[in-house]
Amino acid sequence: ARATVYGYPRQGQGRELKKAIEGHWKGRVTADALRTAAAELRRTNWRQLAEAGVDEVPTGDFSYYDHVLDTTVMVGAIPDRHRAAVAADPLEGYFAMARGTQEVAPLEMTKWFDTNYHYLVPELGPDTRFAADSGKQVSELKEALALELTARPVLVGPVTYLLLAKPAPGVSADFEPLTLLDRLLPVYAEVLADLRAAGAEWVQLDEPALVQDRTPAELNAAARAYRDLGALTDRPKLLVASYFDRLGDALPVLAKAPVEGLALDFTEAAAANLDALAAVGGLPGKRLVAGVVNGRNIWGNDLSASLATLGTLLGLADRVDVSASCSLLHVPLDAAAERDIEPQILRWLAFARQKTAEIVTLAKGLARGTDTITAQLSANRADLASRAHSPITHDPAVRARTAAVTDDDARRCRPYPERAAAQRAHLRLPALPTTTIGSFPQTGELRSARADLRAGRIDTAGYEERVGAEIREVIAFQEKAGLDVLVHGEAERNDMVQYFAERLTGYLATQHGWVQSYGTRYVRPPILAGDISRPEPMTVRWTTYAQSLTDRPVKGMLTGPVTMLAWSFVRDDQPLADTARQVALALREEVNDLEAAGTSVIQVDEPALRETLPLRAADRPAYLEWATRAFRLTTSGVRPDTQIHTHMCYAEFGDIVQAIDDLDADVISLEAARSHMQVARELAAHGYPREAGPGVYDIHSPRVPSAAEAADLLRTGLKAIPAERLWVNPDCGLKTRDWPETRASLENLVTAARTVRTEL
Ligand code: THG
Ligand code: ZN
Repeated sequence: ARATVYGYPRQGQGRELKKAIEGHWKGRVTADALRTAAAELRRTNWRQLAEAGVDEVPTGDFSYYDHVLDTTVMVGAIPDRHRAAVAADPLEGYFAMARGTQEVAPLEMTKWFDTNYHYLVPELGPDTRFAADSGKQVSELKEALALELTARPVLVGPVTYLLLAKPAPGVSADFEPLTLLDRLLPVYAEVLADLRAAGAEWVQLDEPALVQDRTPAELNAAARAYRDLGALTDRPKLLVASYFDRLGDALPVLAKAPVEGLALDFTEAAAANLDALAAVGGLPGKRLVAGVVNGRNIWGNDLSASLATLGTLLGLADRVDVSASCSLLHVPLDAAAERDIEPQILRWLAFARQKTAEIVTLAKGLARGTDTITAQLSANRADLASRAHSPITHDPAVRARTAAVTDDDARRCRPYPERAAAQRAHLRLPALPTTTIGSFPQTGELRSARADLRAGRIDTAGYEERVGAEIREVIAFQEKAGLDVLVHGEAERNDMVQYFAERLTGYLATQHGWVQSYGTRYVRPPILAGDISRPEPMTVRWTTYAQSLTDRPVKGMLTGPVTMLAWSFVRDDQPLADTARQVALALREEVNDLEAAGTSVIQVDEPALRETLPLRAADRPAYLEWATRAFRLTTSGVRPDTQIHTHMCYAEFGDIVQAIDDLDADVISLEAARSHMQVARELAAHGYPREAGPGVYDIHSPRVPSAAEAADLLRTGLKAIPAERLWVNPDCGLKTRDWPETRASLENLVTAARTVRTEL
């Protein structure tokens, strides 16, 4: 058995890649210096893998920005608007496609399946003509071969590439990119021939799109693709890789295809994939790469359990190799770099380097017998036992509280119409009330104040003075601008998840646990490690301080339980629903404390509710059930006259309108400016009964909307939502905006609301 991985974190231990690329964008790093830095990182990664004992390293998984964009370059599907720039200078043209320029828009970005990685969406149409460009793949393979490593190029497979694409601008929305398959396959054939000529024995084609619900036509396309690629004579051996879930109906298709190997996910999808493999009679004559080490979480593997799975698989394929379930791109690089996590807890964790060691151990145990890995097995048993019996993972007080939760706890004590009347009487807001989503610009001064505090250059009192001063300014501006429901602006918060994670027991923060979100942007997801409790109020102090400065209502601002889970690493030793319930109970205490401190409007943000929707439709109802319940558990402990708001960022609400309704929030704000209030129409079509604020100011652009424009959007909104239930707000938080455009835009927003009020 061989040890292998499909991909490795790209950034380097000190995020050297981010620094080199952003330095290049600012003109401080030449293209040559950037290329050298990138090649150095690739070599470091391969050496790290080889020294750990990985038998076959991946190549081509490296990217300056995104591997789907790299695939777009590889197949020559450059959008027309970028062709000249790419022809003039491939590297600058590449970054133009990724980021746009003054003149041309970038490719759209969206989530890579249900991960927090974002890829650039290919734009295709009936006129797309593909052309092979194997340069990047071939040169990275040669780099690895020059280090005398066994290397396997990894490509996005043709079916997944087409299924991830969308119709190019100007192309009819019902154009199906998959109809281009016959034109795309010869390009893949050419790349495969080039890779063989460069010395590849195997090539991996990633087809994660096949773990989603697929129509018979799509499955036929996959069958055709691998029949045709398999029939090529001048090609390396083909390993078709699936990950993120079970293969389902696609498994028999790939098992029958004339390819030499399949890679399957044996983490969460283990049972389903095992059954399906047995049902097709295994993979006689084929190589099976078994993804038994979870590539998306940060937990140490249960080596004995994995060995048992691998043992079963030995009877089902010609040859079984060991890997992570997916690319290690989705986990941080090295747990050993963490200095603030207790050594005992650190032993529970496995980032990319530790996962690699697990894979190597498992391959060795599988090939040479478990007696060759007894030391690793006994250390692993001890670590698993320490985690299972730790007071951190089992806090009896938290267990007792969650066990005592009743259905009534997750239900507001009065139906919406009664609450609405009580809130109207209590808040006395005008028609079309104006508000913002919560955050105001995070100025350089605020960020440097936080850095000063961390570095000990200022003390807590000095830091808090700066936060207080910012809050005074934010409140004064909102009063002057004439907003109706104010916010404190979140000056004290770095990240909307990190801030709460740092204040909840059972949550771990990392110092270096960076994971790529998109391009050069990274996040450091905190770790839901144990039972969650709230030692003391987290937001009451700054919220009440802001309220003390004004007579208008100041909205309390919290991150909801579903988003806390979605943007963290979650526990793998209990159902997500249980973790969500614990987080919800801790947040409920905060909501109740805010109310007790005099806060009449409390917003609980759930921007990730749509993001975490399971890949397969069959799994969605159960998810939406626990997710909406966790939100209601958070928000249902308040009086009828306390108004609960929520906020969501992304525009595709169609498939979760019912879930939005089930949240039973009194007011929801949504992104809508770019789609001209499309969400307002969707909510109305669903019969959404409560208040809503479809955004009238697109905060993703520095552009200041005029009052007339905002008023027009409001009038459009009024066609879908009656005036008694329509709010006026921007699309999203203002954290990433600068003050000048924020000021001007919000003043125009208030003017628009006042104008439209006179027309009612
Ligand atoms: N917070 C958390 N997770 C998230 C988001 C968030 N996941 C989804 C989405 N938002 C991702 N979007 C971004 C936007 C900006 C950045 C990263 C992800 C970003 N990162 C800084 C960088 O790489 O330079 C580092 C930020 C830091 O210092 O913490 O700009 O909002 N939890
Ligand atoms: Zn938002």
